[in-house]
Amino acid sequence: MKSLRLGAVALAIAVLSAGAAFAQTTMRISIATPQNSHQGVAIDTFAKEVEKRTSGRYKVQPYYASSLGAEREATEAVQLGTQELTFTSSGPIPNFVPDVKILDVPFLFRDYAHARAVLDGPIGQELLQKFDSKGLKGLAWAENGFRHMTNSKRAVRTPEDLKGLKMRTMENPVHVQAYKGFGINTTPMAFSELFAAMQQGIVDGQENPLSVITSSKFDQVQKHLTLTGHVYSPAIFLMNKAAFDKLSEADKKAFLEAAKEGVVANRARVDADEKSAVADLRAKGMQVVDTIDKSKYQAALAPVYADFEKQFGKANLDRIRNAK
Ligand code: EAX
Repeated sequence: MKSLRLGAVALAIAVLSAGAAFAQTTMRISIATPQNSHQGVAIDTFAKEVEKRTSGRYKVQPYYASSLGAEREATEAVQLGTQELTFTSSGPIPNFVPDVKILDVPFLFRDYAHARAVLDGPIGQELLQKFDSKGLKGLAWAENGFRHMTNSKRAVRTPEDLKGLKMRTMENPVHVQAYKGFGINTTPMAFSELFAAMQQGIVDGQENPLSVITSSKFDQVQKHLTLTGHVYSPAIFLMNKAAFDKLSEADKKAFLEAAKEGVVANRARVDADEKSAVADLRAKGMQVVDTIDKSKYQAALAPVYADFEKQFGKANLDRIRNAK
């Protein structure tokens, strides 16, 4: 009889400990672009790395193509804690962390190497700290890419060709101010509404990195592309601050390292897209103006730049411009 009781106790312990071993917390992460994109590969890599590095204690469920809401809504949900994570462009971020606006200033970054060095260096890391007091944990800076202009009306060869075009912009005050400086008729709009707005002619055009233009198939609703590269668009892995703070020290490290792995995959896909996208888009019928005189676009923005120097401080802008 006694051995029976002992056997039952041993079985109960085995079942309970097995149950404990499989206690798994599922978190959600969202992006604006489709899974087959620079953002999709970022969060898929992140999800795989979190599960591996926490030995399955945490599972991250990815949601693509704005399926959990547009970037601003997703960031609000992460701030409130109704969603644990998101990966977003810096577009809507000034509404949550105003200090980040400086990164959206046109023609601030020389090239990808410069932008990545700034974001991974002291300036970028200082800005990540600014998220903490807003209920958000910036796990790592990632990348959306250098933005280019598309429209369905006419080829854009000089800044004058932009005048009067009705262009969708991100819900970002720096972008709106800059594009008005080009004489563009600006329509701030969530990315999730953009394809339909172009299809219905509600807007003539938009601006986005090649990785977004290709993965979202904008060639289907846009005829003209000009490689203006007028602004660098960062992206960021964001987590609800309270959810991050609740993690053990080891799991905090796991999430931070998983985000870094996601950034490596994200930037590699941007590099690949930058090599192949123009030829792909031309093959799909887009007319591409691939050589422009950037100094003309910068000159057109001179009045707006004077205001940006007042807003952000010339020294702060120069610190970014001159970073190696
Ligand atoms: O993050 O809103 C935008 O144009 C963004 O670049 C897009 O959501 C990808």
